Amino acid sequence: MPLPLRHCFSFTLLGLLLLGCQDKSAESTPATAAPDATSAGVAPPKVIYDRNKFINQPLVSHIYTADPSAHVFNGRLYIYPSRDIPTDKTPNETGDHFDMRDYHVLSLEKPGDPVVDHGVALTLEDVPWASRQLWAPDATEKDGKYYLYFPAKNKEGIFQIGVALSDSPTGPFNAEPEPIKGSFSIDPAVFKDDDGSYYLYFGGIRGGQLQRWTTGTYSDTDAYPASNQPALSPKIARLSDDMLQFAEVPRDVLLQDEGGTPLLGTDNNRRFFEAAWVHKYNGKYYFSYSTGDTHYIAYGVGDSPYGPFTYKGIVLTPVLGWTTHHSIVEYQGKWYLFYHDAQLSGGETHLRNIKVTELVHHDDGSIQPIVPYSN
Ligand code: FUB
Repeated sequence: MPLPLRHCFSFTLLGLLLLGCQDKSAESTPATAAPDATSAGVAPPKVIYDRNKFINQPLVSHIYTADPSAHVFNGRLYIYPSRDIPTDKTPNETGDHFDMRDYHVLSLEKPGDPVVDHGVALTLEDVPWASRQLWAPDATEKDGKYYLYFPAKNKEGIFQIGVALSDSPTGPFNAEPEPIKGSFSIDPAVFKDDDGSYYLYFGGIRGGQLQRWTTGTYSDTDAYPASNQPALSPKIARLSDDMLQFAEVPRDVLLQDEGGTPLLGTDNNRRFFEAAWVHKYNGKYYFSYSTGDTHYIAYGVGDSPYGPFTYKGIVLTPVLGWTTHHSIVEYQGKWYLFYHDAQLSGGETHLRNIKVTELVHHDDGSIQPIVPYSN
């Protein structure tokens, strides 16, 4: 997780589009008001982007939201996002400026309809083992109970993954007193397979600390693969019947090219960085993820929830802001991509807003790449 090295991309086409947004700002449509900024005593956004340049608008603007995990429960769409907040933490490589302290659950009847904010579902103070940084969560349902999976730093500053329970998809959620045994790193994503098994995917490099677990135990030192070595892998573990623990030791999720060769650590345009998500389409498992410093949502396809997944291409080209994080869900016969950018804050990487757009699978199973800007 990232230094906000840039608020505008250097990629030629997208860079031009965004610079276009910036240049036009003074003369055209005002941006939506940024939430929290005044009340928190934070300076207003430095750059106002032309909202017409974005193909979608923020789903909510009264709070900052990011990392949207969307699910359908009881015929309604629920979103489990991170809630970004202004902070005085200096941006750094370990992501201290992503200083989130609680979660809100959002829901909507269908894309385009008003979004309901169900209020605070879980706060840092209610998680006995956690010290800071409630990053990207996910949720699922089993036998009428709802389970919220979330990462946070423990008292030693090491990311682990916790679970919290509720009788309602909107919470409030009660956190288990300890994190999941054997859990580490960030960005849990839970997938329910057709046979009723539940799997937790997780992991993120840099600020997500995956590079500190290469020996199986935590090390204070980063260990990235050498240039000719396979990339660091995201992890998967089947969940126990009670949904509160791993039923197995987490395994590597292999991402490979069409020839079956593992993607290399230096293959920054294709290798995994963070934000794992799995959906199933026509019997195939689609593993999608952020490439981090190259800012793509990419995907691979496989025949098992464990992979391997063969790289297929791009789901979403870079958005405004350093991070990119998404979910993919089917609802009422259509597929949707939930994602975030930093439009509301004028490009502040840690002050993001969630969006939704339709996602199309072609007849051959490939996904139509989404470009989040109009030209
Ligand atoms: O929101 C904090 C972190 O930023 C998430 O855990 C990452 O996936 C990135 O979106």
